Amino acid sequence: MKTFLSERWTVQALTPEARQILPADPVPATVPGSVHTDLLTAGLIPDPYLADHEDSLRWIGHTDWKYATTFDAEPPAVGERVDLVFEGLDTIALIELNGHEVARTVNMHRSYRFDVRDLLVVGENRLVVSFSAPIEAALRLSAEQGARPHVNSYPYNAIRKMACNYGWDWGPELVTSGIWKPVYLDRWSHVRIAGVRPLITMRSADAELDVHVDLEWAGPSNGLSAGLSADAPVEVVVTVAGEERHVVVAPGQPAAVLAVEVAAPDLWWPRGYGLQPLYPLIVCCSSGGSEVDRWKQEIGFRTVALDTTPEPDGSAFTLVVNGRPVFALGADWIPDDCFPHRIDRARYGRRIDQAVAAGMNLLRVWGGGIYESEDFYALCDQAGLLVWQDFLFACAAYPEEEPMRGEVIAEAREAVTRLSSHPSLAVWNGNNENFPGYHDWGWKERLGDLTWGLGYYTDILPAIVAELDPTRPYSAGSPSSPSPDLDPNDQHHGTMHIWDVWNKLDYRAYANYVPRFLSEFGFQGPPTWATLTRAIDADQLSFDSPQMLLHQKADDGNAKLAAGLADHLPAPASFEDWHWATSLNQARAVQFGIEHFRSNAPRCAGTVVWQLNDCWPVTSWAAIDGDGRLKPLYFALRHSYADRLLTVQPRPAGLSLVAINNTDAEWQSTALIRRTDLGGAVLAEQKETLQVPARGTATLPLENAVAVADQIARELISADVDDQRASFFFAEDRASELAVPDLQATASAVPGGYRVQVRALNLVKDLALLVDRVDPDAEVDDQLVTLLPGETVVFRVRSAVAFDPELLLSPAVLRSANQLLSPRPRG
Ligand code: BMA
Repeated sequence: MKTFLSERWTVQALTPEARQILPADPVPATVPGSVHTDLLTAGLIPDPYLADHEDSLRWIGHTDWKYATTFDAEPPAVGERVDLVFEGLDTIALIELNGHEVARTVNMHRSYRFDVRDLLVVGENRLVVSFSAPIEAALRLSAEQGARPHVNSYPYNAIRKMACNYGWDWGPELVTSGIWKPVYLDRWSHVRIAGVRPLITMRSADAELDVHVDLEWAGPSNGLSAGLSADAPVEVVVTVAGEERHVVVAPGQPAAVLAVEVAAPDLWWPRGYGLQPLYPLIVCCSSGGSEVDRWKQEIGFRTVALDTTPEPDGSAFTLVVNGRPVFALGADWIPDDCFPHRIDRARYGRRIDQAVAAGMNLLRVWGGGIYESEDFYALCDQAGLLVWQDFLFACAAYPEEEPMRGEVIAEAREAVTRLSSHPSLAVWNGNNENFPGYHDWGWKERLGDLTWGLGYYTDILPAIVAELDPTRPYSAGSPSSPSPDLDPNDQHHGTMHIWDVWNKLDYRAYANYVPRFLSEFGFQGPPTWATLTRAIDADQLSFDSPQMLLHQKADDGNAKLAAGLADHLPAPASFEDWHWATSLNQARAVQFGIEHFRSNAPRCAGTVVWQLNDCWPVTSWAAIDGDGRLKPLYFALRHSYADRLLTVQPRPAGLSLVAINNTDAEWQSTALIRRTDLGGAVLAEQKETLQVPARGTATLPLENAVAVADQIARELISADVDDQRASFFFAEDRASELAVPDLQATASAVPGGYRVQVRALNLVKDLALLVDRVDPDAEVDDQLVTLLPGETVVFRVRSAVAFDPELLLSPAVLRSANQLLSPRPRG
């Protein structure tokens, strides 16, 4: 029986400097929680996400903290174990119960269970958890283990704590402490189910399920409790899909494996490939006819593999589910909040729904964050989102000696066991960017004889996966190549990260690469206006104000934003134009990349965009900002992740229309491809039958009359097939003759929100309705729509607020690329 200890907690600073800032008395605390959120709730600090508060709150990470509570407890019954369970402690903690040391822990990524039978007292018990200042702890551990390269002000690689909590190139330095997951007393007798690994192998249509059940025994009986003896055998019963298996387990035996054959189960598929049937799996332990413990989760029947077959030019890297190759339409996932205890099931649900609505089928949980909660993986199971899970190593060299070695092994074993039941979990991956770090960022030279983590990625972690969950593929690193002789970021092999584009090159340089599997690439843009103006004071709304710079963490980020814009749009005339132009450019950059990469399937077998989400209000690579609002990039992702996509691509024979069909039905239709001028006059036309195989592409070379412009500044190609359109402009906007938008727009209130109808009288490019500027909680159903002269679009706005619909038509809300060009007469 679990008794959650979530009441009567207090927190107190132990460091003298902090005691001068805070009141002398302890402050009420929330568990699960964190110091920052406790101080915020107590009104002792401002919101760390707003203005420049990050700067004034750095002392929190330099402070030792003490959490304390009291609780009443019954004495343990005869033969009963009473365990104190911490699902997560952040991070270097000393645990004391009634004045006795229970344990010292050093790893945020593990859970802990202690037998405290002998420490409990009848009546009031006092539990104290003291945390060492996390910045000093990292510095001390780094000095003890040997300083190694990393990408932060602090050596996060010396401590097993969420790396990005020390700040990242999108994350604030809010180095927190706290009991970040539930804590409870667990009273149990006889035996306990400590873990279940349901491992599935398919034999043609039938499943062989090996249910590995780890058991913990209360210990030799020193008496009898309710007729149960701790040294009596137990019966373990597994039930799934109408099948039942039993085994009798002798006392003290630490594990049992029950093999269940399930005839022709309905298969679980990633979304877009089929349904996601889930089957409850129940494991029950009983003795003498009474149930002792029970475990229940939903599982899904499917296989997953990585096809890495060598080819004449490189080697494949393709996810294969149930024998079918799957093109990964994905995004990288970071912790959705710097204080992850605030991410509840509903918030995970919103984010996952957003990923699904954008057409994604994969999320990559990045190694600088955390193993996410059960809710995350369960929702991905339901939604059909594959999960690529990094082990928690990112952009740094890690010591391979004790004590870290033991911590890494323990945390990895726990994570692999815990997540093994989730059909969504598709790949375990060793690390984020540590191979390029070692090979290309100068670590090799700096490290000398120090270890850097290689043994984890090539030996320890794959061995743990092979032992505990051989049904999942393992990849050594993101990026990595199959042989140490190759560049880990080689585009012909394995996974690749493309970062030179954002850092140094124009986004058209994405076309220089055809990676096998792109697990990171991205382009920055600011958060939505509502999020930005919630976080930044009104007098700081300029792109290089101190507050804006604090909310832009990328190395030279603003200069890269400006450089990224330069080839496409003129320098923005105002802050508001800067905001719109950089948002638009971010969207276009990523869409340009995705269309190019998808048009190169199946050689390229996945695009995982850096990054889906943010953890606070910041200018970043995210598609969904720190307040959960959709940036223009989100809509560009949705367009470019469509099941059926049209794109005009350069091919050796000239411009071609590439049609990509990511469905199981052949796409047969007629393509109408036109070269027109900006006024809508058709200059050339090509009509062709289009036949795109299921899960395939078709390439139609364009006739010269269509493919070659007479006047590039005033012409474009539009290709229409069914409801899909590709627009291809011969000139960049800055060099085009796009005119001031000429719109006939009407807005009206409708049930649940507003309807905005826009008719373009001239060519309007990338029309967007930035509804958050009117109602921060409003959402629009589409953005970035290009209209030819005479065409109409209807936007549907979801909003619970009553306002004058005309507000939606103001030029700051109804945006287009045309507005960013120096005024040219209406065409
Ligand atoms: C890669 C990621 C992150 C980083 C991103 C943007 O390095 O793995 O570490 O935030 O690029 O720079």
